[in-house]
Amino acid sequence: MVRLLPGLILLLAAEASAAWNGTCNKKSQRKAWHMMSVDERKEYIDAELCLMERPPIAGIEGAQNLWDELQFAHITQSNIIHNVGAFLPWHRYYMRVHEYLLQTECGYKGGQPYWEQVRDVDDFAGSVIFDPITGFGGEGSDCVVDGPFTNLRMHINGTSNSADYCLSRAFNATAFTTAKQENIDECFSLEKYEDSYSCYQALPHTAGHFGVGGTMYDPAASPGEPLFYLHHTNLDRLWWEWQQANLTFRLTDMGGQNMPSEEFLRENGFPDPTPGVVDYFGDGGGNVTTLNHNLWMVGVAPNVTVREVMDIGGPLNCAEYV
Ligand SMILES: *[C@@H]1O[C@H](CO)[C@@H](O)[C@H](O)[C@H]1NC(C)=O
Ligand SMILES: *[C@@H]1O[C@H](CO)[C@@H](O)[C@H](O)[C@H]1NC(C)=O
Ligand SMILES: *[C@@H]1O[C@H](CO)[C@@H](O)[C@H](O)[C@H]1NC(C)=O
Ligand SMILES: *[C@@H]1O[C@H](CO)[C@@H](O)[C@H](O)[C@H]1NC(C)=O
Ligand SMILES: *[C@@H]1O[C@H](CO)[C@@H](O)[C@H](O)[C@H]1NC(C)=O
Ligand SMILES: *[C@@H]1O[C@H](CO)[C@@H](O)[C@H](O)[C@H]1NC(C)=O
Ligand SMILES: [Cu+2]
Repeated sequence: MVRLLPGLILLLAAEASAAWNGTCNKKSQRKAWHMMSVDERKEYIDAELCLMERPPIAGIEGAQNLWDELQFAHITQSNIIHNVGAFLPWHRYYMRVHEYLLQTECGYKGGQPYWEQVRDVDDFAGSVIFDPITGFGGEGSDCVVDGPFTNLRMHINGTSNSADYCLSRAFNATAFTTAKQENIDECFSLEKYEDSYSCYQALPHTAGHFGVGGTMYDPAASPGEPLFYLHHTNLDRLWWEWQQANLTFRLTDMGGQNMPSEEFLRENGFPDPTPGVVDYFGDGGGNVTTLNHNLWMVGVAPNVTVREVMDIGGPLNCAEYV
């Protein structure tokens, strides 16, 4: 946590776009990738490449850079942040931390872009997002063969802290069709958080993971794929749209189970959560996620509560979707 201070100082000095948990004067503008100029896209990709070269800050075993550490936060908690109420809040905070690191470690001035996937349902492989010059590059079931991330290597996976693998992708346009508008509408129409989150998780969420395939298909290591952040920021935007439809209630509407079902754990090859992990959740030991639930980032960023991330325009996120 102390390690965050140099970043904070840098932030104040550079007057980057958003403060960390202070007065939110200037919100980060989160734009759709499809709507960004070629220059804006380049600024984002360059910042991402920079982050992959930054030294570790949290002392994670096996991590060779900050990218590995950020990915580890997801890997090590994959069995307690999916199929649970904290699914959307945890990933919202994860998007904020990634955006903040781009801004403070790499001088990025923009907000975290999102991948508006509904635009690509009819022509998945033809998406501008896979452009090798202005985008993230295309497929490669062994290693991606074009674009800016052909040399990306990761060093931690779901079972080892001394792995060494490249970014891979294996498109499945059929699986991507669950990103369609009808599915978004269905999730949007659900009244309670615990119903809507599991709908968003099962439908638009799986589209990005199963559609891109490869590293993105790995339920633990998927944040090694740079597209993960645009995908989950889009999901976060969908949640925010749902919240905005009844903001008075939905700024504080939390719920859902704290522990995934046995079936979900087996399906994804996740280990059983360690006994006693609920004691750290902060919900009072039960199996229901509350606003007091603790969100952990393995020391890359401070712990926060679900309550602190509920408002996308609040001091911690200080962002808006445009
Ligand atoms: C992780 O990497 C190790 C070492 O390369 C490998 O043996 C193992 O199969 C990998 N695990 C996963 C889940 O990919
Ligand atoms: C692609 O996705 C569809 C729908 O989810 C699935 O039935 C099919 O097996 C997948 N294809 C491959 C090659 O994995
Ligand atoms: C907002 O949600 C509450 C609680 O579910 C409900 O009672 C209320 O009618 C909703 N308001 C609108 C405008 O939908
Ligand atoms: C928590 O609730 C879910 C859904 O009812 C259930 O599948 C899971 O087994 C429960 N876990 C615990 C530890 O009670
Ligand atoms: C942050 O959360 C983790 C996981 O729940 C916990 O182990 C750690 O002690 C917490 N750190 C602080 C400073 O509260
Ligand atoms: C953010 O600020 C609030 C209000 O001062 C404080 O309660 C909270 O602990 C802070 N959170 C973080 C992550 O710094
Ligand atoms: Cu995830």
